[in-house]
Amino acid sequence: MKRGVFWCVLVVGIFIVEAGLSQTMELGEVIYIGESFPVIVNVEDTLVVLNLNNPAKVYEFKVDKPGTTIELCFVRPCDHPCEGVPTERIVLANPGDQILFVLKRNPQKDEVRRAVYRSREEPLEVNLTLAGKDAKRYLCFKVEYKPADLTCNPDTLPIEFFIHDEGKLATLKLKETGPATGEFVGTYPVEISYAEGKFTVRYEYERADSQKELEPVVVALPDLPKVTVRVGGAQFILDLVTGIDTAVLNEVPSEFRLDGYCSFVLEFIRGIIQSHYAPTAEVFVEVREGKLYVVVKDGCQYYAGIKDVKVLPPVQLVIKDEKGNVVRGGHLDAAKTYKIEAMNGLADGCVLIVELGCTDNKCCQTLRSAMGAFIEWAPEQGREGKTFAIIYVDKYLCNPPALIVTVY
Ligand SMILES: [Ca+2]
Repeated sequence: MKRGVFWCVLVVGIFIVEAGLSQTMELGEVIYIGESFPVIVNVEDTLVVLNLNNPAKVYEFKVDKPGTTIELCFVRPCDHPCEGVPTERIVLANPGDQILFVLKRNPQKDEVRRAVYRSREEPLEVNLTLAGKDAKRYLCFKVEYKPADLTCNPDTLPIEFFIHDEGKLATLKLKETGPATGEFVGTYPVEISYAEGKFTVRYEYERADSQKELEPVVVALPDLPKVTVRVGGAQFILDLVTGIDTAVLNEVPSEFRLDGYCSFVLEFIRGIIQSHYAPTAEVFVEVREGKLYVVVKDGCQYYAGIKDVKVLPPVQLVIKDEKGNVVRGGHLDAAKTYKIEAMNGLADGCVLIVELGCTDNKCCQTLRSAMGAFIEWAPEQGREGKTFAIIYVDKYLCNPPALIVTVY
């Protein structure tokens, strides 16, 4: 036969087979467990369905009228039958089985085989939490992955993961939570601690020479330790430590004083953060190199974040006389003019002179006030023997103690 004629015959042959198939039976390419699988039979005959991996039972469906759709449902004994499919059309099958479809009158013609799959490849759901008690911690993995639910027993699902460093790969077999849930869980021991701006994580991983190793992984903020999980050909990056919401960090003022008499400010900031977590959560705050480090430990779970802050120098109030000499001792002369300066005070601050005690039934009156970091004051005649508080205040969380002076 000439080559051209040969190809022509072959192509026509394929066309006839395809055309014959579409004339007698129409069916999908893949069978999924628990999903209805319609077969359209276009001739008057009997459809025979046989599971080649379990040929003990032969399923037959009589077709009286060409164009009849026979809705089938393939399930394992542990699966729910498909909704709306009558019991006699339920065919037992396992993932990986081969199903044969033939017509009874002419079984050799138009024989079709289809493979059974557990499910459509759906996106995996991977969850990670930390659990444990006291010093013991466990990574708790939960993976939704139906294709790995192959049998009517709890199946296993191998995963591998690493924390921050791909060279520190660990493996784990997750176990299905029931006979046919498609949900797999497993735990892996881990140690996690925080100190001085760094998280230290220890877990056992496989070295290239197959030795187990526990060399710690150290992750410095603002980076947070993350767990990269590989499962079913996909990769997921999950938080081991959760970042603190920016909105929470924004509640903390970005400029404040800390030194000297201001040590309570960190406690104040800790309170702001604490209000967003359980009362039992431990909150650590510290300022390192112009950044506020916040770490929260709530049960087993860690949260962490960094905020840029400016630590302002402490303010000190001083009183100077007309010659610019610092006045000490707290006694001012009613006849002189003084300049009261808030050293390191700011333009948006406020200096106040408050008269202590009561005069003419008015108590604790503000005698004078000025925006900024200084005020000039000539104690008025008639104020002799009175005591005054000189105060500097601004919004930067910590202000100096008041100066108390007596005019004579
Ligand atoms: Ca299973």
